[in-house]
Amino acid sequence: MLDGFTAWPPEFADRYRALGYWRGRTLGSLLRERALATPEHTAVVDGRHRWTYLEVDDRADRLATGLHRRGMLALPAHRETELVHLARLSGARTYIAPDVHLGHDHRALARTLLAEAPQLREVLVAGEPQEFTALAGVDADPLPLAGPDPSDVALLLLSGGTTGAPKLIPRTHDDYLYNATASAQLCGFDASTRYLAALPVAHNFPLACPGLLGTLGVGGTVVLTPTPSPDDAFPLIERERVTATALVPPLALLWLEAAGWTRADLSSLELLQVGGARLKPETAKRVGPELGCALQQVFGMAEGLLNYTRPDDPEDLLLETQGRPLAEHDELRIVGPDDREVAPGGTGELLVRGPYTIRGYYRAPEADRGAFTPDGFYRSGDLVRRLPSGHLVVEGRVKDVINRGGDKVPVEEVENLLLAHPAVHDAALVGVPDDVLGERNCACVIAQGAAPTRAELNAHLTGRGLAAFKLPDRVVVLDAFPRTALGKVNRRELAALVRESEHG
Ligand code: OOB
Repeated sequence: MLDGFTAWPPEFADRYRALGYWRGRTLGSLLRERALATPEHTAVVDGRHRWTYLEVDDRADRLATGLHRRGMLALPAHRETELVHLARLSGARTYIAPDVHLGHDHRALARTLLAEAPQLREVLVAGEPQEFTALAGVDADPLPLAGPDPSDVALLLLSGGTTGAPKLIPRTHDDYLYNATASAQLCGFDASTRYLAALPVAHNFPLACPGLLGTLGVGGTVVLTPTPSPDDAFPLIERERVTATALVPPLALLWLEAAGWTRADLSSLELLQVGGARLKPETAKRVGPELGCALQQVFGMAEGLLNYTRPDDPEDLLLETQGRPLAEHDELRIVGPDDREVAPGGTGELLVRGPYTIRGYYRAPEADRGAFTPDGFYRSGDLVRRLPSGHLVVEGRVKDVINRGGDKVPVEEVENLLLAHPAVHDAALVGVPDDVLGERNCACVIAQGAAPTRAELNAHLTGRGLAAFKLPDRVVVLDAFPRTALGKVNRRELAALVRESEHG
């Protein structure tokens, strides 16, 4: 058992087993079963390369035997700041990366990581390894390795992060297998499903909602694309007759625009899932007529809880809500600032407990005290309203995170780095509304001497290894910040000030 992992209390674990949520199987068994059932069926398509179930299963076994230990998961957009933190926190021994991805050399990044995270021993590179080890060469005759315990941690996902740097989310085989397979069932996935993994597969949504794992679990085919842009994705949809995919709202908008002029045949597409940030009803309405497929709204979180609209939901619920919980035994509470439940239909913070929602972050006891109630409910930080049907409408957020088109920007992390700039006396990052992204990053700065420009600040942040999606889209220099009675920066007023300055 991994230390630093908060398991479910025994009475809950017993209950989830008795109710059939946890089946005592590992994620690896998902693949193995399909490899036995349909060995010659195509499991994964990557460029021109097609892998059967037998080949993927065999390669996984050889790699596993060669590796012994798993590495770490990060998003391709993450840079030195995030990765050094994650490498130290996870205690990862191995870092697996591409050689060059979308113009960024990940081997240079690996050098920094090796220097800054002492427990890291090895870097495996997919492609040209330079001084590192080629991933393709990690291969050994499969040994009957002792399988992991299904109640143990299978992988560490990343939190959008509410304070400071991202936190690690321990997901067990039992809970994540349920997450993927129940989602696949809800979405009607089967062996004829061809799922396009358009979003980065280290993210919960394309990984297991139902995503890659859900598709492989029912014997379907996963199609990989280098980027989610219509230029890359549309030809693949046509060539591979893709039936389902998942996008964040800004990408859905981009696809809708591109569908107007594309020559690609998108008629195979049956389902478009959209989630990660609030989808506007105006955009939702266009999906059916303009892309010729069904829309599903997904309101999920790496910490667990998933809400889906159902295929047979009436149109107003499909277009205007973010769905309802996946599991019958997801326990939801919608509470006011006093932590008491609001009246039915009222808006409050969503708290959740259930068979696939974590009870604590990985090695972060301090963060846990704020993020979980004493009786084990996760505080999502999302403000929601529940309709009589059980469907949720996401109304906003109580936590300090900017949702930039699905990318979660941890405000405090960026502010701390801004404060390190010599021309910055004080800094606050606020979200301002944006038609395409939903929200954009605006850095409010009180200067020390000559006011810094956005270019200077962004060069400073990039130099510190911050991911591009966290950089301020706008910088506003002020003499003072509005503050609360307690002296904290009043973010709501600050955001209003910025909005006024945009229109004035
Ligand atoms: C997904 O997961 P995370 O962990 O990157 O972010 C979770 C947060 C939620 O707490 C909420 O604030 C926001 O992202 N969110 C939405 C949303 N879906 C997620 N806000 C409004 N409408 C939605 N449909 O983002 C995620 C995980 C699994 C499936 C889908 C999304």
